[in-house]
Amino acid sequence: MSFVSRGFAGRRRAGPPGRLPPGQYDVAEGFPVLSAGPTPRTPVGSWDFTIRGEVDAGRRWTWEEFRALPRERPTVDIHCVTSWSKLDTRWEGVSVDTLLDGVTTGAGYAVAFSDGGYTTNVPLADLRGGRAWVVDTYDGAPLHPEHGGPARLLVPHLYFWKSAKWVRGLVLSAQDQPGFWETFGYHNRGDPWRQQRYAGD
Ligand SMILES: Nc1nc2c(c(=O)[nH]1)N[C@H]1C(S)=C(S)[C@@H](COP(=O)(O)O)O[C@H]1N2
Ligand SMILES: [Mo]
Repeated sequence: MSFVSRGFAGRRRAGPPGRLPPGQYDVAEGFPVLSAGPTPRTPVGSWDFTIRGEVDAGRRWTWEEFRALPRERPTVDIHCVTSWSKLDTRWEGVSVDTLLDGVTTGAGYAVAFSDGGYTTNVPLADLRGGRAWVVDTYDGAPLHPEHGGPARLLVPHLYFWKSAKWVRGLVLSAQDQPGFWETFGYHNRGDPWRQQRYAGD
């Protein structure tokens, strides 16, 4: 059975000036959970992260190898297409730049794939340049399974559906392939400042 759970959204606040994209409200202390399906529980012993598709050679990190990579601590605002935003969220993980370091590819697009079958497509350019991470820590603690633990993608400059929870890898391709929500009518890119919520926006 497929379902979408909607967490407590808190009181609707306007937020500090300039921080909220159009049509968004500040959820403040709340952190809603939005999952199209049950929460997978993948033990880190059988977790890996892979980069494959149109690359010179596939890459794979076990949990231990992933944890040993250089780490960053982004503090970012996140924006869900259902109109809640959360400001100054604190994460820790590995920059996608670090994961793509040394990967030779002519691909312009990536599809992130997750345990449970979720996918989302992101132009490779949106994953580069210090704007995307694979994070395993939220607010100083291991990322809770409901929020995508052991690890999720974090692409905060796009709507939050692009930040695939339970992420296991990226498939790189010269051709853009829509992911789960993109197939169901969500915008292909999802820039919150341009209100790219649905196809045609
Ligand atoms: N694997 C997976 N990732 C996902 C989703 C999902 O259903 N499955 N939902 C997306 C959507 S629509 C949003 S708004 C955020 C919600 O993240 P949260 O539950 O941590 O708030 O995760 C995104 N990543
Ligand atoms: Mo969402």
